[in-house]
Amino acid sequence: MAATITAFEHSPDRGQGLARDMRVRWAFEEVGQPYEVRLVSFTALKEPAHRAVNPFGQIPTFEEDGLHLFESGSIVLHLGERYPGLLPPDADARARAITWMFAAVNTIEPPILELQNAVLLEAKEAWTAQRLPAVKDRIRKRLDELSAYLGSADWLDGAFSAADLMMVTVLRRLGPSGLLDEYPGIAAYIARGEARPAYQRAFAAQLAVFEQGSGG
Ligand SMILES: N[C@@H](CCC(=O)N[C@@H](CS)C(=O)NCC(=O)O)C(=O)O
Repeated sequence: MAATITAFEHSPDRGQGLARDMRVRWAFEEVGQPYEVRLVSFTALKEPAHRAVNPFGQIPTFEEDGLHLFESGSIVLHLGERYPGLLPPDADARARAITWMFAAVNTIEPPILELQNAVLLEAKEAWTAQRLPAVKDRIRKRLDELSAYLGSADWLDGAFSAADLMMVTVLRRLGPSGLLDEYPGIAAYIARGEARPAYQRAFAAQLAVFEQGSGG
């Protein structure tokens, strides 16, 4: 039986592919493996049955043959280790790719999440307007550093890998902020990821959930 992942029944991004199941869907498509999707409501996320798989009550999760995983990065790493197509066979190159996967979620994503929380959850707080410039500058610092590292390279470390999959999906969350307009090199890097057939299949699959749910 194919592995089963979880995704939002009603994604707040209205089909833009920003929810983290997109990372896992894309990984499945890159390695050419089938997967099933169990859609979960916001209520069900917080119920014991779901928390038994993810104690934090979030998507995505992964279940296959009794193995239960959560954390998008861990699931992508698991698929990369299990099937060819996401991690380089050379041990050193693989270690570097995993390093960049961590950089995506642990160095680049945190300031992006800070901005999202400020805009989506704290917009009405009196201090948000004062705080926003500093939050945006923390993102710019990381984007400056990432741009300098990437230079004119297509991908982070040689060929496309799970590192790029994670980095592109993290960076895409900046779309609504307009900050990517300041970084044409990073915007082009994201576009290269989005142009991959595996990305497009994954994007179409998550968009179909939104369109079915909205009667579209
Ligand atoms: N670090 C986790 C974050 C998971 C996460 O934040 N999931 C969001 C959707 S993208 C979620 O389930 N939000 C609903 C909630 O937290 O109640 C991962 O990468 O999987």
